[in-house]
Amino acid sequence: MRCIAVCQTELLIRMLDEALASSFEVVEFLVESKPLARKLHDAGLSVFPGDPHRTDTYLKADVTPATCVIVEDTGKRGMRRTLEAIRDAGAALVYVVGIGCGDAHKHEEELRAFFPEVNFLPMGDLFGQPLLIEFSRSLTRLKVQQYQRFFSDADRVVILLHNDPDPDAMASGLALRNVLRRTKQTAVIAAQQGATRPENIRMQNLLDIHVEDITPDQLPGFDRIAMVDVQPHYFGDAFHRVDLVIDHHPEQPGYSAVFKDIRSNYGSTSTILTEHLRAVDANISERTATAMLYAIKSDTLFFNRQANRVDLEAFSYLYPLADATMIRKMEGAEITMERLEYVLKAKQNGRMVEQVFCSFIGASPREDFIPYVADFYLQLEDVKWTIVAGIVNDSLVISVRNLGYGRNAGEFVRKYFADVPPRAPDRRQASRESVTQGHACRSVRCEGSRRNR
Ligand SMILES: [Mn+2]
Repeated sequence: MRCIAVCQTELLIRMLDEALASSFEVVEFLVESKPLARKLHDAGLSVFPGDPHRTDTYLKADVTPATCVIVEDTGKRGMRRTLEAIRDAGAALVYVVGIGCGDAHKHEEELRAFFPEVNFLPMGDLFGQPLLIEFSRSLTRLKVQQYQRFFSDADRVVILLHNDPDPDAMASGLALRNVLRRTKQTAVIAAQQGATRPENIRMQNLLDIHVEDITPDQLPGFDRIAMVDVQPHYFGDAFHRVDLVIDHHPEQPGYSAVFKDIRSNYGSTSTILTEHLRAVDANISERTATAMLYAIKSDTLFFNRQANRVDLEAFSYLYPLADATMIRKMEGAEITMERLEYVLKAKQNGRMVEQVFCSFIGASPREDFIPYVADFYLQLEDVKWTIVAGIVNDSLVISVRNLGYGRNAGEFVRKYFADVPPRAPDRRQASRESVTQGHACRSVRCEGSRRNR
């Protein structure tokens, strides 16, 4: 394909020549100033001088509807005549690159009114994104190098996860260990309460991830304490100061951390850690990449909830490094005989009124049966809301899910259960606000642990 660029600025000409040479068979520049044309010609560029306002300039240059024509918008009045001449010569693929002279926006609007078929590309948009990505990568690199140094002289490091660690917590543990260039002997991944959900246990087994059980009195035995996918407030009053916190949940007050990286607009902690690993050019093993990919997929419910460009970017970076078959195996763990039992119980005891499915499943040995059942019935045709309750130990647990983009289920729970007093800190459980398939939902323990994870 041929490209003709109508430009008067040397810098832009040289930049376009660099950028387009590999994608177009021919890149030629129409330059008004003869001295500039000569200079660029001597530098080896394909340049011809001509009057950009005349149709025959383009006819001579053999412009066809299939020629890509790029026009530099210098903000001057002549632009309209230039674009008319190009249109009259039969060009159909016309791009105007605005270099932001004067009132660029107003100028662009005026041109758009006359030439609706022309594409406008402001320079700031073209260059801004890659520049910002570079800058933020450098900032991340700085931060990572700082905490790497701070952890480097420690004998024993603990990476603490929340209770009943989910894929994101475990993957983040592996990833941080990788960033810190440590082994499982020198950086222990630990939780006060191990995984109980079948899919989490399956992930642990398939990827051979060791999450050590730890009690609060063992913590002083470590030289450095890091937390991933969780912040110290979660553990009640146990921590006032930690060394490193990396999390994607909203930032909580009441603790101090030597280093922290909290990005609540990210879909997963693994996304943040992918950026950390990339920033320092770390090698990512297949196992770690698989865990992280699975984590991003499950925390964002495969990009249905709170996922953004960075999550997609991390996903596509990890994908070629990971074992996709392994991920399919881990996902298969979701349906178990035990869970089906509670699905059946819910059907026997449940009622469907209009688009709401409501059920009480009675005593349940584990909390995850309740949100699982709620998610299950949300898949039914015509069901828009599910409210499922059950009793776990001595707590009533209610899980509310709804389809739709608002956080309606969360609001429903806040409205009807916000007055339930919080539980004593020592009984605080892993609490979770989760959103299925882009839909808000929230499970509440009625006597009150705040469900805010
Ligand atoms: Mn997470």
